[in-house]
Amino acid sequence: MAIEKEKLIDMYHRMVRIRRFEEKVVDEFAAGRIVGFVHLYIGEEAVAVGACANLGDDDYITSTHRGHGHLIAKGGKTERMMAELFGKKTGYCKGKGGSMHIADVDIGILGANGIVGAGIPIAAGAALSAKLRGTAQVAICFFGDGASNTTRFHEGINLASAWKLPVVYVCENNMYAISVPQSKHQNIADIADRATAYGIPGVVVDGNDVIAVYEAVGEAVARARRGEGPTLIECKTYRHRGHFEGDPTPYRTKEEVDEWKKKDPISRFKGKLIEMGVLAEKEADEIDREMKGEIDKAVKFAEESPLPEPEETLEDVYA
Ligand SMILES: Cc1ncc(C[n+]2csc(CCOP(=O)(O)OP(=O)(O)O)c2C)c(N)n1
Ligand SMILES: [Mg+2]
Repeated sequence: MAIEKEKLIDMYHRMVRIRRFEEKVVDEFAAGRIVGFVHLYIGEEAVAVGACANLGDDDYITSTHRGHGHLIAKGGKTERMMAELFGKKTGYCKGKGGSMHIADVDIGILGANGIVGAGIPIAAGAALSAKLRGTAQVAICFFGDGASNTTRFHEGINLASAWKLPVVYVCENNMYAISVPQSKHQNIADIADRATAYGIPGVVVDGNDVIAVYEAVGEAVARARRGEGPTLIECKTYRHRGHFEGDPTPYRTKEEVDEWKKKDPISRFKGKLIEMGVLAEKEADEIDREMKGEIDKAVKFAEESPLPEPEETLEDVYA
């Protein structure tokens, strides 16, 4: 099925927005203006954008410690995200959560999460709520190859499949869990094969091809909305930067990184859109300028926002 031009351009916008946001985070983190840990998503943008392009505002996502891309793809506001990273009162968590706790429940973003695999049962819970309320809402759950080895993976997907819950499990296989390559933490090549254990479809997708992700997740979302239960989609991708900002990455070679940079999801998509006659080089430059401008504004907003007051320290804190 042909994808409308507006949709394709919107997807391109979102991918560039994520990239420009995170490139700015690299600089601001290095300058010591961002507090706490940041795990960047650069190189994996096609997964979040391709998947979320199938959702409406009332659908849900659960995210991870590497969450900026998911949040932006689902419609999160870059100003409030940047303010959160700067520890400011105008941030999504009033400056008290940081990168790994950003949520925007009004648009179905149930939260980034510092606990590996924790989004897997949360997505099942959100989907159970949708099912009990009789809505057509779907939950997309993003998680990594490392997370697919946790107990949460088994418990969450098992229950979601037993109860035919409307969830799409999107595994971002970026080939590493911190410094451990997939070949050393699993004895299988394709995580999607694990779907067999739960009696659900398992699909492998080129995670650097946004259209392939969009289509595979689209089928899974339709299946979920029909009440046929979850799907496990494995997107093969790669993070260009270290596990966290500051990670010296002694565990991988420059050749490996360069090989993956050649498969960069944004330049690939841009090339494809130009080839399809949907985008001109000049329009792509314009989108880039627009996104850079938006992110500069987000930084300015963060800089000019106040810090939280000391007496707010224990407000909104649950544990
Ligand atoms: C329950 C739990 N165990 C361990 C950690 C430490 N930890 C943080 S990220 C990570 C690896 C996650 O790898 P993966 O799921 O592949 O995600 P990626 O970082 O590659 O996106 C680990 C073990 C944690 N945060 N939570
Ligand atoms: Mg990983």
